[in-house]
Amino acid sequence: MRQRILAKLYELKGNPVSGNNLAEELGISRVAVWKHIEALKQEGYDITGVSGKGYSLNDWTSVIWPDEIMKNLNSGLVDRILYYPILNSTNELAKELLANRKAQEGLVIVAGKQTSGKGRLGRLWESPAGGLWFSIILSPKLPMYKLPLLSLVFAVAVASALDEFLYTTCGIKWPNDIFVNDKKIAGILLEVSGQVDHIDSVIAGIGININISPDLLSGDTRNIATSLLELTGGQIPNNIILPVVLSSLEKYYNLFLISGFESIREEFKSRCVHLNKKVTVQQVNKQITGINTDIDNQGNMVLKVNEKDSVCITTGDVKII
Ligand code: BT5
Repeated sequence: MRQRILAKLYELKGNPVSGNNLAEELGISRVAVWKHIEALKQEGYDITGVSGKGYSLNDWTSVIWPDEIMKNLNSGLVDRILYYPILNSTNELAKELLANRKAQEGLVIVAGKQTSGKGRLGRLWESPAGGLWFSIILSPKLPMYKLPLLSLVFAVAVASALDEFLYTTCGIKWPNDIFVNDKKIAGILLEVSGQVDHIDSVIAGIGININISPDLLSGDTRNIATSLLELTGGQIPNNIILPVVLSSLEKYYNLFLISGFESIREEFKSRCVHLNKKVTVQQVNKQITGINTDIDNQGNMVLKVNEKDSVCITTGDVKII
């Protein structure tokens, strides 16, 4: 019954419905409606009840319907989708389930909002309601040294999926930040467990700013972030966007496993926002400046540091000068 109430509120796209109408339509009492609504709120759904108007689901664009997506996805990779209106971090839950042997390849975990969303190197990823925050568990048969390439592959996959909803093309800042008009719309965090010679599991955490106004983000982040809502002016539910992103991830992931990074490298380079530009790369204890002349077949950034010398960069944060 709770799911039917949720579906009814979802259909109304944030508009209110009275308790009476819900009760009549579902054949239950008004008190029962009230109890189910309270339980949904406890689960984390943002439902308001205004006397004289009724109940409305404010975060309806975040809600996804796993059964419906699975039915239409026709995927050889995605095995199960779990949706939680609120979580600390989808990557953390994926880790916990893996540790308890309750998860396997193809599990997708989606959160309506995250209270402790994580970026790389312990940075915070702001995850209010309206964004698409999810993780997928993968077990690629790859040696550990090839893992960094997956970041680049997923960046291309996410960029290509988002292009379908934009009037422009998404750029990529090496290794895996997705940019539109010099602002970040999405980020990817890969976490891995395994040995030197093989990977057990990869948790690919993907965060995309969909239906959020950058004003909702904190001061520093607000100025460097953008969202689909800001770029298009329209609200597209996550239930429509997620399958497009998952299909794209599957397409590029398979291409990479079968044909290697070489088959994706040119697309990465064509999207790379700093190729042939002067950049600085901030590493843990040093900063390197040069012209980014190439992205090589190992996924490294090639930096020409003077007339004669080039260096290969394997990690770091890039800034265009
Ligand atoms: C990333 O880190 O870009 C990886 C983000 C991955 C988030 C997903 S959401 C689902 C899954 N579960 C998680 O807990 N995480 C993953 P990094 O390159 O380190 O970028 C972090 C930096 O981006 C921060 O220091 C801010 O400057 C900026 N930032 C934070 N929140 C942002 C947002 N919503 N939009 C744009 N920029 C943001």
